Amino acid sequence: MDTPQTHYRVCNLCEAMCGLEIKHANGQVLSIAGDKKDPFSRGHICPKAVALKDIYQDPNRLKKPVKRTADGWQEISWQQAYAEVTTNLKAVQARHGHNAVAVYNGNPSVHNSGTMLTATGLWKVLRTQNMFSATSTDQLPHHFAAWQLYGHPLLMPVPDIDHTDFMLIIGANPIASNGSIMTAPDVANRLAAIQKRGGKVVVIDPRRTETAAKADAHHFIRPGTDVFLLLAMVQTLFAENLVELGHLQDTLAGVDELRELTSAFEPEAVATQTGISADDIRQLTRDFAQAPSAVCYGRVGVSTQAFGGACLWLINVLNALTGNLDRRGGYMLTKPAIDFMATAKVPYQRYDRFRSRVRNLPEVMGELPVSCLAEEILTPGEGQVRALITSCGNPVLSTPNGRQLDDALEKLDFMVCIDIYINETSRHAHIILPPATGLEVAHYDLTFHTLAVRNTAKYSQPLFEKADGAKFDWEIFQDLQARLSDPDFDESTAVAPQNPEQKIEMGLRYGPYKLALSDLKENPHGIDLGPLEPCLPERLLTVDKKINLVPALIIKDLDRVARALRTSTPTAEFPTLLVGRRHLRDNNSWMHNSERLVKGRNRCTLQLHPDDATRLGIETGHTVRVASRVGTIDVPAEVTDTIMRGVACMPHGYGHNRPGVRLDVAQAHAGVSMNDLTDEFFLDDLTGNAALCGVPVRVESTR
Ligand SMILES: Nc1nc2c(c(=O)[nH]1)N[C@H]1C(S)=C(S)[C@@H](COP(=O)(O)OP(=O)(O)OC[C@H]3O[C@@H](n4cnc5c(=O)[nH]c(N)nc54)[C@H](O)[C@@H]3O)O[C@H]1N2
Ligand SMILES: Nc1nc2c(c(=O)[nH]1)N[C@H]1C(S)=C(S)[C@@H](COP(=O)(O)OP(=O)(O)OC[C@H]3O[C@@H](n4cnc5c(=O)[nH]c(N)nc54)[C@H](O)[C@@H]3O)O[C@H]1N2
Ligand code: SF4
Ligand SMILES: [Mo]
Repeated sequence: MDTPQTHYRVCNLCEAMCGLEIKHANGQVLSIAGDKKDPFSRGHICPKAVALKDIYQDPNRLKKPVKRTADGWQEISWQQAYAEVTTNLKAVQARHGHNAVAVYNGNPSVHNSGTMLTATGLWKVLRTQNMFSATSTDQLPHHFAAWQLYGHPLLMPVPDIDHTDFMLIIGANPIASNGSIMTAPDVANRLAAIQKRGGKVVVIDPRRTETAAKADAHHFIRPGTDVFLLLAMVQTLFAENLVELGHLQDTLAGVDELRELTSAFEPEAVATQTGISADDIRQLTRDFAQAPSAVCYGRVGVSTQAFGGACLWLINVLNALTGNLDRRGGYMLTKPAIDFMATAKVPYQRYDRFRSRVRNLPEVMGELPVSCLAEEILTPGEGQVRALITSCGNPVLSTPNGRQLDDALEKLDFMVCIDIYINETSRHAHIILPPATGLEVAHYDLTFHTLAVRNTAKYSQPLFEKADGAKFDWEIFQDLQARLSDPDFDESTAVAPQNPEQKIEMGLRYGPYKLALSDLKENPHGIDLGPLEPCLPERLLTVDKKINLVPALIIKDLDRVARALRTSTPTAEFPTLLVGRRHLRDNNSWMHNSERLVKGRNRCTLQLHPDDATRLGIETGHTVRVASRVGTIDVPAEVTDTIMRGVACMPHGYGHNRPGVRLDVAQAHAGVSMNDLTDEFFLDDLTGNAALCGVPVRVESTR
C-alpha cells in the first residue's frame, strides 16, 4: 500500500460546513476525522461525515445513466440518455406547452456548488412555471419575512451565537440538526459557551429535545401556536415599555401600528392555546428584552406550520424591537466572500406573477408550493403536468401526502431524475442521470457561507477521481441545456461544458474581500474573515432603505391568526397533533443506505406522552395505527415524557420498503413515511409552505 495521504475538505451533508481531515491511500478512505485546523469548525464533526466513505463505496450508488425497461433497469450511454431525455421533454412541451414539464429541486441542490451554478441555466430553457422545490416544505417563511422586511428573500439574519447573552430557540433542535439558517459547526459547544459566559438559552418546543435538555429553561408549546406566543411577547414589550430600537431607530417604520395591531394579544389571551402561562410569557419577554444582547431564533418547527410566515415575521420583529437586530450578540447579516446580494435587483418582484393552475396558489420566488405538485399531475386539462424532472430530491418521502405523489408519478408521460440512487421517487423515472458526488467533487459553499455565524471561506478540491464514464452535475446540466435550447444541436460540434470554478473565481474576486481562488486553494483548512459586523441600514435592499415592520401582505394574515385563536384545533376525529423530529444519524431521507448510520435501535417510532399512552392502552413497542385526513400508517410506539400531552412525534424520511427501491441497507431499516400522514391542503396560506407540524391525527392501539 502507498503511504497514506491527508486531504482536507468541507463536509457538505448538512449546513454546518465542518472541516474534515481524511486519510487515504490507493483510492480508499482510511479515516475521516474533524479538521482541528479549520478555523470555523475547530475539529468538530458528526457521525454522518464518516458515512461519506459509505456513499463513495456504496454498491447501490449509480455511476452511469440507467433506463427503466420491461426487464428492469438497464445501463445506457450518456449519449443515449441525453437523446432520450431531450426528445421526450421536447415532445411533451411541443404537444402540451411549456408548463407541461415540471421541475422539483431537492435539498442537496443547495449543498452542491456545481448544481447551484448550472441548474438554473437548464430550468430557464424549459420556460415552465411549474417549478417546485423542497423550499416550500422548509424555509419559505424565512425568505418571505426577509423579503418583506429587508427587501430580498435571501437577506436572512442569523443568530450571533458566539456573542449573545440570551438565545431563545423556538422550534429548532440544533444539537440534533447541527443548525439550520444558522451555520454553526460544533453548535453544542457554542451554546454551552453562552452559558459559560453567564448567558442563558431558552427553548420553546412541544418536545424536551436534546437542545432543550441542555438549556436553562424549556417551555412545552402546543404545536402550531407559536404565533400567539410571539404576538403576546410583542404585546408585552409595548405594555411594559421594553421597546428599545437601538441604532436602527430611524430605519424601523411602523412601530406605532405594531403596538395597535398586537394590543389584543395579552399573555392571558394566549395562555390556554399555547400551553404557556401568562406569567411565564411575561417573564420570558422581560428576560429577553433586558439581556445585554439577545436573539430569538426559530427554524423548522415554526416555519413548517400553518402560521409559518407570521411566525418568522414576528421573530424578526422581536429582535428588532429589542435593539437586537444588526447588533453584536443579536440577529445579524453576514458578509460572505461571494456575495449574491451585490447584484440583486431592487425592488424584488418575484411574487404572485402567476398562480398554480388547479388551486390558484401564488408563485413565491419563482416557484409554486410543492403541496400542489401531485394535483397538477393528476388533474386533466390544459397545462396539466405530463413530465417531471427531479434533481437532488425525494419528494415521495419528503412532501405532504407523499402517497398521492407516489401514485401520480406513475401517470407521467416522462420522468427523469438527476440522482445517485434508485429510491422511492426515482424508481418511477424513465431515466436516471447520476452525477458524481461527495468525495469526488469540488465544493465552495455558496449557500451556507451566507448564513454562517462567522464569516469564513473555504474551497474543497475533489479527493478522488470520479468513476470511469461518470459525469459531474455541472456537466449534466449544461449538456441538457445545450441540447434543449438548440433545435439543430449537433453532437460533433457541441461545446464542452464549462467548469463552474471560473464562476467561483469571479465571485471571490468581485466579493467584499477580493479573494482569489488560489488563496483558498492554498488554505485548505479555510480562511477566517472575522465575526459578523453591523451593516444596516446600508445592506438593506428595500427601495427606501427602511424596514417596514408592518408589511401589508403579512398584516392581512393577522385576521386568520385572530380567527385561529378563537378556534380549538384538535377535532374529535383527529384529536392528536403530529410533529416531526430529526436524529443526528439521519439526513432527511437519503442516507439510510449506510449501515453505520442506521444500525442500532429503530428510530422510526411514534413518540407519545405516558398519559396519552395509558389512556389509549399503548405501551412502548406496540404497533399503533395513526390516521390523518389523507392516510393511515402502522408504526411502533415509544412512550416518553419528553413529549407534550396531546402530541405525537415521528421522524420523516423513512418508508423505504416500496417495490423497486434499490437501497439494500435502507430497505432493511425501512420504517414508514410520516408524509403519508401530512396533508397537502394543510399549509401556511400566507407563504404556501407545507404545514408539517401540528398535523391533526388519530392514534389507536392495534391490539
Ligand atoms: N414530515 C416532514 N417532512 C419534511 C421535513 C420535516 O421536517 N417533516 N423536512 C423538510 C425539509 S426541511 C427538507 S429540506 C425536505 C428534503 O426533501 P428532499 O430534498 O426532497 O429529500 P432528501 O431526502 O433530502 O433527498 C435528497 C435526494 O438527493 C439525492 N442526492 C444526494 N446527493 C446528491 C447529489 O450530489 N446529487 C444529486 N443529483 N442527488 C443527490 C438523494 O439520493 C435523494 O434522492 O424534506 C422536507 N420534508
Ligand atoms: N441529523 C440531521 N441533521 C439535519 C437534517 C436531518 O434530517 N438530520 N436535516 C437538515 C435540514 S434539511 C434542515 S431544514 C434542518 C432543520 O433543522 P431544525 O429546525 O433544527 O430541525 P428539527 O430537529 O426538525 O427541529 C425542529 C423542532 O421543532 C419542533 N416543533 C415541531 N412542531 C413545533 C411547533 O409547532 N412549535 C415549536 N415551537 N416547535 C415545534 C420539533 O419538536 C423539533 O424539535 O436540519 C438539517 N440538519
Ligand atoms: S454536522 Fe453536518 S457538516 Fe458537520 S460533519 Fe455532520 S453532517 Fe457534516
Ligand atoms: Mo431542510
